[in-house]
Amino acid sequence: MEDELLGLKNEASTALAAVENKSGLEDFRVKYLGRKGLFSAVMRKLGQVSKEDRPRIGKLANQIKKDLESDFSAQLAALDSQTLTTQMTGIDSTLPGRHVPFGKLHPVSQIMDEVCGIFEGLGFAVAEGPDVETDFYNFEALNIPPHHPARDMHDTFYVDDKVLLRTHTSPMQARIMEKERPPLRVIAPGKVYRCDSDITHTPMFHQVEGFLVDRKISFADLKGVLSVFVAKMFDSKTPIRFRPSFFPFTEPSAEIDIGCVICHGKGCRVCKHTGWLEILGAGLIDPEVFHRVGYDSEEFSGFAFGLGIERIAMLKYGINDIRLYYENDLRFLTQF
Ligand code: 2NM
Repeated sequence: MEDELLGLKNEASTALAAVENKSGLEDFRVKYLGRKGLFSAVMRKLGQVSKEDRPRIGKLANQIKKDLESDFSAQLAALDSQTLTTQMTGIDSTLPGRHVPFGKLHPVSQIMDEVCGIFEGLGFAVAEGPDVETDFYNFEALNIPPHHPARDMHDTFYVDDKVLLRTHTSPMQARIMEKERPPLRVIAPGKVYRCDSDITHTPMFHQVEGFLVDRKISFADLKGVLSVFVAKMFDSKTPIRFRPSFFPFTEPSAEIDIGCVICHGKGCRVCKHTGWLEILGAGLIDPEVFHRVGYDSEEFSGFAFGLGIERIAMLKYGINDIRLYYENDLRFLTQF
């Protein structure tokens, strides 16, 4: 009798824990606690128990019944409060959650963060400026006067004859030099615009340009900073070379190549069989730029550099068409 009672208690507790809704709870009540239920059936057999055992068994039976009834009430209250929440909020908290896929950063944003992080680690501050610029900051302050042939290279979108979409982020640097005095170490990341579109050009793309001005800054400082950048961005063993070039705002100027990250110098389609990839433009800031922002070029010198984010990401990930970045096809974007 005692074993039967304890067995029933265990069975009922398990059944109660598995109840999920009010109709299940009612089934439970009828089956275990009802007048014709299993518990009553056991109780009816109490008469067969010997006189000396009856008080003890009777007490146990009453205790078990009381426990089951109070567990039943607690379960009823829990289901009631769930129902109330559902009615009040319209949200059924017992439903399984809906799967929400995580978004992630666009590959261009990822590379942008990585590039800025490297230069910040070298002590450069980050400055952002307007996308809509004046002809003065975009060109004149940077030693590109009206009708200068370099303006042709920029395929500028004009708003009117004095206002334009910036073709590079260096106008920000002209603004900073105009306002502040050296020593300065600043990078300017952001969107730039050029009227050009093919597999390596989009009319909007992202640049990071940087500059450093102080006393006695030489080309060796430029080489040091850019070598550290390449080692951190690619691989510490990536070869690097400086080729003479021309920019109106730097003298001397150079373009910087790295050993092809695809074929490691053997020659492939990506490096057009040269073994090298161009990744940066740079140089020592032209004294003429310093004069335009009111610095004494005898006292101060500095270097500047610029790079295209989409291009770096194409080389790093082996992407062959720049337009893929802006078609918003998730099959492409989720690969990075
Ligand atoms: C480049 C290449 C060379 C550059 C120059 C300046 C400034 F404002 F300091 F003069 N900012 N960025 C620069 C120099 C940018 O991009 C290919």
